[in-house]
Amino acid sequence: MLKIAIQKSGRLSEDSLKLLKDCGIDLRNVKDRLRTESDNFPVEVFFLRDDDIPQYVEDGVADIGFVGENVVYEKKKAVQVREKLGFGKCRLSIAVKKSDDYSAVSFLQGKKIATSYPVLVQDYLDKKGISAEIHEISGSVEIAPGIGLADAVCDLVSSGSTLFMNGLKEVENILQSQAVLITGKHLDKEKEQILERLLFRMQAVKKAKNNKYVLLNAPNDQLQKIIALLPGMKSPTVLPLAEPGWSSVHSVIEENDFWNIIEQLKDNGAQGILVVPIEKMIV
Ligand code: PRT
Ligand code: ZN
Repeated sequence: MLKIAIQKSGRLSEDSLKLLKDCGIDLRNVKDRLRTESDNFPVEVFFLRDDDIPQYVEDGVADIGFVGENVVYEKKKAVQVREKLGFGKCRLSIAVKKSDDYSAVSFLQGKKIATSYPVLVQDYLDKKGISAEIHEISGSVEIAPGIGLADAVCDLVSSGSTLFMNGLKEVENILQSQAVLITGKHLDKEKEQILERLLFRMQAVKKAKNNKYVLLNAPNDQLQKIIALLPGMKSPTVLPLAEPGWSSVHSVIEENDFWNIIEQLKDNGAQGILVVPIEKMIV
């Protein structure tokens, strides 16, 4: 049995549960959010506060955890990042008042910085050779400059609207973060094997998300050019259409190249282009 720690309630909870579900793992009594098991995969899931997850994994109370990189690096526990999970993306940034004349990090010399991430902020300041006073606060960091508690803040940012609404501007980026899978120092053979199976499934889910299945009709005289645009997993599938002189072409393309390739396909005479999501992809 592999013990997994995930966030009980917060920004990572739903995505963590969805990832397990997408991996085909059914969980009992998810609503209770305490502890649960699966009937079809050897895992046990603990629901915890995100800040506590690295400690539980270090202690071996949980074998693996899903948690933000920001928490992992702040807590500095003996855990390893095994896989990036692709959700919970944000950045840890320093922000100052919009009206401040900020041109370089030296602005922060001797200033007060409010943050929930004192370790990461101190590391950053040391690296830059700046000495500043760090005020650790656990929430609503963004109001600190407005009430005269600090000159600057260091907090997580995703859209930037919280900073904007509090009259702040982002000036230094300390860390890019997303949810990751962490493991403790040592897993026994049985647990390591379960983890390998889980990682295999996660990679299939992630690959599927980054790729689309494309079906299109192509005039036979343009077929070579169209095939050249579509690499496919091995090579595209080509089937004759009932209408003479036309073929149906099936392939897989990456999300990043998507619009670029679709435009070129159209320019080369492709018609009736269908784009279908892929549920799982094993290469
Ligand atoms: O109760 P528990 O301790 O488990 O939860 P929590 O309140 O400490 O954490 P939670 O649920 O807020 O966040 C969990 C994790 O989500 C964080 O550790 C990050 O890894 C990740 N994450 C991703 C974020 C954000 N995006 C985010 N935008 N965590 C917090 N924020 C906050 C930020 O602190 C600020 O208040 O959202 C605000 C900024 O958002 P924008 O969109 O206005 O820029
Ligand atoms: Zn927390």
